[in-house]
Amino acid sequence: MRKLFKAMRSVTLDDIKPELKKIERRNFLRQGLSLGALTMLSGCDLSDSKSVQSVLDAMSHWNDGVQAAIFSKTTLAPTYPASAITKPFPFNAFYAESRAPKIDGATYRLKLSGKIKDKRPWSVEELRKLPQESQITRHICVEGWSAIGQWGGVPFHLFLDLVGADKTAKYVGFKCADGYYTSLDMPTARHPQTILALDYAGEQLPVKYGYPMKLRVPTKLGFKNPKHITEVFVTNDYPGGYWEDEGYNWFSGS
Ligand SMILES: Nc1nc2c(c(=O)[nH]1)N[C@H]1C(S)=C(S)[C@@H](COP(=O)(O)O)O[C@H]1N2
Ligand SMILES: [Mo]
Repeated sequence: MRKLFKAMRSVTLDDIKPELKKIERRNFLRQGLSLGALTMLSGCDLSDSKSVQSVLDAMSHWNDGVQAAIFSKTTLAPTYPASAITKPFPFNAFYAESRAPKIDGATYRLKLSGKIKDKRPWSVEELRKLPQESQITRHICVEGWSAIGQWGGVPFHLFLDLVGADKTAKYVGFKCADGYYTSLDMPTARHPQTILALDYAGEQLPVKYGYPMKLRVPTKLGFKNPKHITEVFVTNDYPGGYWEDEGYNWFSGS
């Protein structure tokens, strides 16, 4: 942890003032410190919840402009070997695990709306026929824990292209079966590691982790990874989110 604070202290506002003048506020929101970069910079083990909390506290106090001046938004999140997977992977939601929505996969259809050309709804079976990718990444929750898991599914940029989502639009929003909702900036939605996940650890996504699908976004904090998605929409109107509307930073990632 010391290293992180030192690194942060060594960059003063004076150092980046010329940068700050150049960059508009909107760009601050688009770019930022990637969670991967944060892991490397902090040099501490984020599996320990005390370290996670201090890194998150430090991050929230750290000027967005400093982040924008130093890091690129194209940074990839680190990936891990299977031996690093956290078992059991934690459950988290704004309610207890027993209350997670039980969706019928046979009748389920993913709705599409907004600035998307082909709004035909998708069944789980149809989504499974699309190219699938699997990745082992770290999930970091603002509540002070992190865990490594393996998610598999459709690279989301492929899906967005397939349905003709307007790439020039600002946001991709998500509505969930439990009333949860969140949104991402278009570059993050199209990030190569963002996956419409149908599997966890090589098996169909269990109810607790978001059946029939969650968006896995390893470059963002946990609350920007919606589970039990029922609708995806593309828009230029800021959609906010369940925690974002309570004051959590909307960007929360790289
Ligand atoms: N639909 C839905 N998605 C959600 C949440 C939720 O309450 N409902 N909680 C978020 C938060 S804060 C976290 S940390 C992760 C937890 O995912 P997990 O249960 O797979 O660990 O889901 C995110 N996505
Ligand atoms: Mo979270």
